[in-house]
Amino acid sequence: AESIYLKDYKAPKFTVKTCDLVFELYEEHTQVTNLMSIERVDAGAKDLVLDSIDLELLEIYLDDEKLPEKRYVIEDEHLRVLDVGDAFKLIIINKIYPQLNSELEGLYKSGNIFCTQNEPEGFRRITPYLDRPDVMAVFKTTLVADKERYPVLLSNGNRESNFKLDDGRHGATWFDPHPKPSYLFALVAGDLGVVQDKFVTASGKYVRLYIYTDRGNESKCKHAMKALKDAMKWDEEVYGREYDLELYNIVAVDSFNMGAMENKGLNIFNSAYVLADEDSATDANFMGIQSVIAHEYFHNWTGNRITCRDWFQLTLKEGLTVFRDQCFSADLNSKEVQRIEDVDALRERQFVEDASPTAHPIQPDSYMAINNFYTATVYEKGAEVIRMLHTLLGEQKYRKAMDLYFDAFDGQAVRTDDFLWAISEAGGIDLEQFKRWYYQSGTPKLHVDEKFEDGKYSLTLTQKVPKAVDGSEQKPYFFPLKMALLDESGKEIEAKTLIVSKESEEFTFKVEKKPVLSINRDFSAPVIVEQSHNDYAFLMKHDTNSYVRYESAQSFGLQTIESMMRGKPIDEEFVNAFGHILDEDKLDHSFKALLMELPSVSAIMQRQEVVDFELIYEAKERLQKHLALTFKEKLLVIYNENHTPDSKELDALNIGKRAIKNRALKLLSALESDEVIAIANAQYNSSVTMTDRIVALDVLENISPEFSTVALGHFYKKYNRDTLVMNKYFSILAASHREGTLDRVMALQNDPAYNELVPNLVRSLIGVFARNYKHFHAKDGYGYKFVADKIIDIDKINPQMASGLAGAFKIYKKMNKVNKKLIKTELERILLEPSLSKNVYEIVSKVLN
Ligand code: B3K
Ligand code: ZN
Repeated sequence: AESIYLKDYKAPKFTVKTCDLVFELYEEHTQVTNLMSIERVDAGAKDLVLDSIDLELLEIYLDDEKLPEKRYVIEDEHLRVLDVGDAFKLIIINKIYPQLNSELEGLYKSGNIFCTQNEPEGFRRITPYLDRPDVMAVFKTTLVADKERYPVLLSNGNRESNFKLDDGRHGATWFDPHPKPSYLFALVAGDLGVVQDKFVTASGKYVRLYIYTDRGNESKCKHAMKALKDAMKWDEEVYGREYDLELYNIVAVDSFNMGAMENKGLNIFNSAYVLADEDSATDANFMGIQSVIAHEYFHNWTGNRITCRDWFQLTLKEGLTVFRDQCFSADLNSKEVQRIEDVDALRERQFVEDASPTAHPIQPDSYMAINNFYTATVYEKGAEVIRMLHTLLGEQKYRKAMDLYFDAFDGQAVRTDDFLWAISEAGGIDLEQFKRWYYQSGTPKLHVDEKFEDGKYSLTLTQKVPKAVDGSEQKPYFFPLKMALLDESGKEIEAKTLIVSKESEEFTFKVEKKPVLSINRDFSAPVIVEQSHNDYAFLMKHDTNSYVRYESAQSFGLQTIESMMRGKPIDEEFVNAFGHILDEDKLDHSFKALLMELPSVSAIMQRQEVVDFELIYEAKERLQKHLALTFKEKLLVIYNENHTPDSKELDALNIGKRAIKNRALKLLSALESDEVIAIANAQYNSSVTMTDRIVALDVLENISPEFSTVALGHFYKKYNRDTLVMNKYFSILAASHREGTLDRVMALQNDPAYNELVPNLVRSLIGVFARNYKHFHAKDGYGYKFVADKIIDIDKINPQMASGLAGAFKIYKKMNKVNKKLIKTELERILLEPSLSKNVYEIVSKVLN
């Protein structure tokens, strides 16, 4: 496979002004008629080269004349039309086979629904086109299909007309007045149920809102609809951005490679991010829906109105839109909990990526398969970079800068540099050094040294910037560092945002007594803080910054587990601090539940030079058991006070109660006692929410084979027709720490509810297993072998899914000798596959390197 480089970018030689499409949808194939008006942009260009993959060409007309075969060449992934004029009309008629499309890119079928996924390069699998984001055209789309099977026909923009044909077929024409790149094109045809609502914009425009789903699921769309209206309002209030079409359509489909897609006026969603009710969805599912609905809506301005010049600029729209959806969720729910969860998610996935040979800057400079670059780095680290800009400018200037960005670039395909120009211009700030965040990779460490002498407190900050993947040196970053100095009661003596820009620098403060340092408050910069001295026990009790409180609890937990791993006894100071948290009853429940969380296995693993999972989980389990024993009574009180099995309200109080009592239950489960089994069993049987049931099942599965068989059997019987719930069922079994998990996972592939063609199911069975550190990394090597086999199988069906699974091997380089050797064998075996996709090849070859 070949790499594509940002430095080789060339402006398009031709552009498409308008694109009129007619889709004739049949059961065996679809015929596409594509009429484009095209103009030459580069006077030196002679041939028109269109992107085209797996298309069966039928006819081509140039300015209404049928084009003879000698006037065009069909190349590997292109259609070359020889010697064209300055402005012309081109009609291409071609055939595709959506029913056979298991890659889920381009036009495909999800169950009985025709749908599309074109970002980044799916459109070239529908019809020959200049399939790149800097070519923007006005689209008109006509769909024709059997009326009974496909009563609903949708595309981008506004509906222009409907028509009936003889032989039971009908059609609809849609027109989208906003010029857009082909990746935002979408169509849907199916027999769908619909939920309707409306929104009146700030300037009084009336927008009709529709959510389409498989019939029977209409009642599960309420939460998504509410989230959509909340997002529309929020974007008006916070960014001054209104919606710009007469209607907004969302369609939920079961087979989808990722979460959702922001196609102009016609978002297509993985049904997991639309459908929910209390009986079938967890609190986390409800939150996920709110954030993804908002994310796709926010793309209308940051992504669609202003799009990317090329795919290297992906973070222009993704980092910014993730930042926007994080702020939205923080405003609607709890700011402190949202921030902690976002940081946690970043560290669990992005930090691991950044420490691996697949590390890349948020703006990569090369790729083999662009689909491999929809990463935690481009998205979540990208959002952190925008957040730093927001911190540097402050709310008001940031808003001015965003206004300038929208004013200057609306309707254009631009670069991250253009965005930074607007920030720098309106923010009055020089961003030359800051830009390193865009083209350097890896997570910088910030070493902190403190000194207190004669009323002077000095802080020496040293940046340790890792080398790039190719071994080249990288330079120090520019970032805002929020900090405070606290007195012995936890009161802030001084709170500041330092600007850090040098490799090493000193900051001094005048104070009377030696203060306690609270650093990187709110996680103001995505760095790893290393302190030669720390006050974790104090900070986890007293810090006024909720993020640093949480972070100190985590760091103290890490330190405790690590010393246990070195053979030391359990640090009773940590145990005391933990007890202190349990006793605090003024804390918000959700926040307290986070404070009660021990560091994840992945967090511990990231700090090891050489990773050995067995040592980690042995120590962690031992600590957990010790805490459960020590605080059994307190934990039971917390459980009982907050366990209200009949309530299913989704307000902060009830979500918080569920969070904290389930945290208590999980901790208690380390006791593996009959008492805890009975509690979990009763919770499974009596609770009315999926949140409670899932936690109970998970606890039973891990400590009581006997009870879990009964409960899971009951669960299966009740929900086996609901595929979204079955995802949870497969996940619990695949994540199980019990013996025999691999055998059960293998067998579950034959379960009638499982289907290898549906990405959600593959992710919940195979994907979850590949993150089960106990069984995936088992020293007999069978876990690795199984996942490698699946990567090879699934690559033939859906390369994007396969390369996603291959991500589980990203920690290869850091593994201990034994595991490393086992992984190596499997990865080399994958590389020997004759028709391996470039998606899997890119990940596996980089990991091995
Ligand atoms: N823009 C899409 C992601 C497309 C991924 C293609 N493999 C969804 C989103 O980020 O909102
Ligand atoms: Zn996005």
